Amino acid sequence: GYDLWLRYRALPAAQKTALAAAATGIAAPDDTPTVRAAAAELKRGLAGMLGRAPDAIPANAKVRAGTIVLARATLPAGLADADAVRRDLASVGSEGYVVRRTRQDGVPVTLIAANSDIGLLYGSFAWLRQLQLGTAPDGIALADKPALPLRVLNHWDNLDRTVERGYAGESIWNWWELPNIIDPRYTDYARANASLGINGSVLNNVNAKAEVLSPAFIAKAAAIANVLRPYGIRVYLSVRWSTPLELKETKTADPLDPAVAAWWARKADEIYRTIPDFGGFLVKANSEGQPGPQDYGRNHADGANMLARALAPHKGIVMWRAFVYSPPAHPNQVSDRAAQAYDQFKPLDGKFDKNVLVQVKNGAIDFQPREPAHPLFGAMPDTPLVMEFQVTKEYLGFATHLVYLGSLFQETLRFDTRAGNQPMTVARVLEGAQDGRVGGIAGVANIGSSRNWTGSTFDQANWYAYGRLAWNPDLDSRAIAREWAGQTFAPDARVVDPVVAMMMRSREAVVDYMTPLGLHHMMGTGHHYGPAPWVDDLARADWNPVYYHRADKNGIGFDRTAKGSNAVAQYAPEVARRFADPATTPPEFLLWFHHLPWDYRMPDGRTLWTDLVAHYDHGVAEVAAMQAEWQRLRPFVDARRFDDVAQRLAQQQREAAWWRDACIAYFQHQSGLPLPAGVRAPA
Ligand code: GCW
Repeated sequence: GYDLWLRYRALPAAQKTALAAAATGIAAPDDTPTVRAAAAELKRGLAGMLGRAPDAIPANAKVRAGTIVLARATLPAGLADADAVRRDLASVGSEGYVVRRTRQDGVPVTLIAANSDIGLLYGSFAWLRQLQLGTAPDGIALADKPALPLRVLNHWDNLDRTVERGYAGESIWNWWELPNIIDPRYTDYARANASLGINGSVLNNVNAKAEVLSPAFIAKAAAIANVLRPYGIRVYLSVRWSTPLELKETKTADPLDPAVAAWWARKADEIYRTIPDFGGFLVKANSEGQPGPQDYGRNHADGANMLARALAPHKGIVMWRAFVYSPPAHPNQVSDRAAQAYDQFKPLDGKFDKNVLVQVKNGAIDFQPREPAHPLFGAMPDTPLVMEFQVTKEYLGFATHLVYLGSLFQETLRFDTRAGNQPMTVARVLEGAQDGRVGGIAGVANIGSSRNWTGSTFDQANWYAYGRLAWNPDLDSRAIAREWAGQTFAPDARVVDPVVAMMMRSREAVVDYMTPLGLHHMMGTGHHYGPAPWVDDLARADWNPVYYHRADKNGIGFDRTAKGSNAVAQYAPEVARRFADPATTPPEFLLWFHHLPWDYRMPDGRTLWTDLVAHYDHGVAEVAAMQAEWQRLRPFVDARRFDDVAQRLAQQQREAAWWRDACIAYFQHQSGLPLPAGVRAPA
């Protein structure tokens, strides 16, 4: 599993012959580390697929038939359709690429052209992807560019190499040995990310330690940056608000204190001396015990802008997280947590400096198996927003359960916020369609030092899908699954079809056996793994599952309408109207927005209680179906990966039943209703 989707396995004989004729040599400007990385990847990929790497064609030599020509900005003389290529190049921007079969000096060549070095690397990876999927070289014609300028991974990696919510072993960053010992794995990490177009990496946990800004750690980060740089990946750091105070270099961390601002400006200068292309800071402030500007009576904009001014002279940015929930005045008088980020950030719209982006978590509660899109999307027209997805599966069965997140990401990106009473998906908001403020996308990484990087084979697909959607949020999650399966296993319909079928049903399955019909936050305290809908004794009321499902003998669900917390009013009027009425609320969000009696009639005529039980049952049945599908793949998958996946699916089967049985038993205890006779799975 180490090779991820960059396996470059030998092609079948007929395809090999066609590719051999189309890959006789590489003509590339040998002048920058990025172009050299592109040429090296082409050689590696072709050596794997063909059994022989193409030679390098020296700069002034004549191209021969089958040359792969890498052209940056200026096209080579003698190119057959130079005008068409120029037109394409004009539309792919500074990171895009054009790939096509054409002729140079009368002989057939493959042209990979771009306006920049990184475009050449991305184009090379795109071409290799098509080849791995079995596309004939003659049939490949690509012109593409990323939709968002900021496509980053957030590592929640601690400086002691533990990883918060990480299920794939220790951190890949070997902080002990850096900066002088460089694990070759860092280069493979960069290759995998560049193959998707990921262009930023926040190296450390948002629950940050002051030490990360000490000279020793800056040097370690610089060593990583040196490896990632040729692959177009900038390094960022998560910073702790109180750093200067904790290092005893200032007397306060008040953002309006000039000594504090001066400290951060000096720190930024120091960082940029060693990492000239440093990306900037990610900040979790005044959230879950992390210090922040509110400790000094200042708001989030005061804090973010102070840091932004330290970074601005170096063109650095601040990604300021909106994942906040206010401490309650009294433990039992909490307001709806789902509404708190909006309440704090909406009034600050337009108050942030230009180089601040507000990073909004996918889901106003917390990365649940399903949440409606966060109401801040569409509500902050004067602030660029970053979508924060969780690629690691904190609430979705860790690396044990097979859950393909492409479907989850797609659902959120396509959520129509109706901002301005017009179609305005979350993806369009990120792209700046609302008011020209272009944001970005961040994924909490699922990467660790485990041999297969992500703890399980299928979790590699979540890294892959995140990266592909970061490049183009409109891609179809099923098409992405097909790409991944073709490269990871084999581009053979007998493999791809069943693998993709498993992936595509997996997200709905986990929703069904964990938190169907809009239920949320019912996971065990702390670890967030198994079921615990009964927990009611935690320090804060809004940490307790009972606070969210509110099940008793009369009904179940969280009322977020005007009769309840009225969080629904945070959505644009059209969306708010739809969610305010149970009859027009999509069933998958029903209990997110409504508290309903157990005998509430669902659209299919069954009672809510019967339907709820049926969903739990269906989730378990879906895992059984996934297991059966996998068994049929035995002849096509190597024994090692086959057995590993099979064991995980068997465990998922047991745990899906555990979730169902625990939740139904608990809710039955609350409702006092008999188990519905002969419940059938929902259609
Ligand atoms: O989902 C919760 C996690 C915490 C995490 C926090 C956050 C990094 O349980 O582990 O802390 O969110 O996103 O800040």
